[in-house]
Amino acid sequence: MKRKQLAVYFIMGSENVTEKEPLVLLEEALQGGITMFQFREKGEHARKGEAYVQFAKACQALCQRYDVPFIVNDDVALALKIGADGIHIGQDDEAVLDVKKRIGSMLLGVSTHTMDDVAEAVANGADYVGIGPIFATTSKDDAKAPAGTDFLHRVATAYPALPIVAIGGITEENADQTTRAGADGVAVISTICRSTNVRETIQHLQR
Ligand code: FQP
Ligand code: MG
Repeated sequence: MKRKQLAVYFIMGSENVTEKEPLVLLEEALQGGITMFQFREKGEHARKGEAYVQFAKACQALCQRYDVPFIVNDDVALALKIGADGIHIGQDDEAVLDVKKRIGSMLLGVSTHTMDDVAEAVANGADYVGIGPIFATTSKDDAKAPAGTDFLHRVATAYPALPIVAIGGITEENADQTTRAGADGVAVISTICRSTNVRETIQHLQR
């Protein structure tokens, strides 16, 4: 993958979008210049069954229209079923090597919290790693304590060729701290979902 594709990585599920239709917001974000999209449909009120699959396919079709990679969070079976561009998994999900074996050439992203996590992800074929939470976040109930940019900087230094995206509490104001620490880009949920000017928000995140 190209590191530039991580510049503004938008993550969304229907629970994150309250003011408008999720597909309307996704199209605004695509028009505004997001470089990657992650379908993260989880939580109590998440769509289930056929509605879940149809929603995923609708998001995928929009991403294809804008030529932006469509990544599925957690659900390897869904990613395979609909032919996603990639899958993102964390340390509590299926093992990295098992997922790698199942997905073949599909993109593989892994959330990492320690140097051992990073080493394992790289050894087992991760295309990029997600590092966070950098700052405090409200988008994930089971998020760990904010770690700041130190670990991110250590990973970027130890693995200069590894694409890295920063996640957790990233805003238009603090995004540049993460890129200065070595991230190739930022992943956000709320900053785009709650924006009143999606295009401008994405431009600010991109800088
Ligand atoms: N980084 C990224 C990315 N995407 C994510 N979904 C996570 C981290 C978090 O499994 P995980 O992954 O710890 O929690 P959840 O499945 O609830 O999201 F790098 F893509 F920005
Ligand atoms: Mg996960």
